[in-house]
Amino acid sequence: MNYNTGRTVSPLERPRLLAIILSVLVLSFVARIALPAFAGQTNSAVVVKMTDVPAAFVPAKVAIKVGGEVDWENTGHNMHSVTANPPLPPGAESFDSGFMAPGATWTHKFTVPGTYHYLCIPHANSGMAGEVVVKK
Ligand SMILES: [Cu+2]
Repeated sequence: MNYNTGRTVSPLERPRLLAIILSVLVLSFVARIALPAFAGQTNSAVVVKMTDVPAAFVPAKVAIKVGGEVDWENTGHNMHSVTANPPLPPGAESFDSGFMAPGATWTHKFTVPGTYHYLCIPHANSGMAGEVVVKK
């Protein structure tokens, strides 16, 4: 007689179990990365890429919370800049990255709420401009 009543995982079920465990791990990983993006445009830190063709800030408009930072990354092969284009919100400090070489990153922290317009000096004539909305 067979008294083995304890449930064992059959060799056929094992890959399925592994697949379930793996998908749970993958999903929790994806959720952790994707959820801040779904939480809205107001993040404590956002990344803006600077591209050559077209000469642009991508995305051109971002929103952050006061005290948050924006990281600009020059992903192109040309020089770009992040230069405040006044008028600025009252009490806000001006900012200028200077010329950023390809691959360079520049960060600015925004401590005064309001709307900031900025441009890229080498490509201002091509309309390379952006906007940062800093919310309370
Ligand atoms: Cu530029």
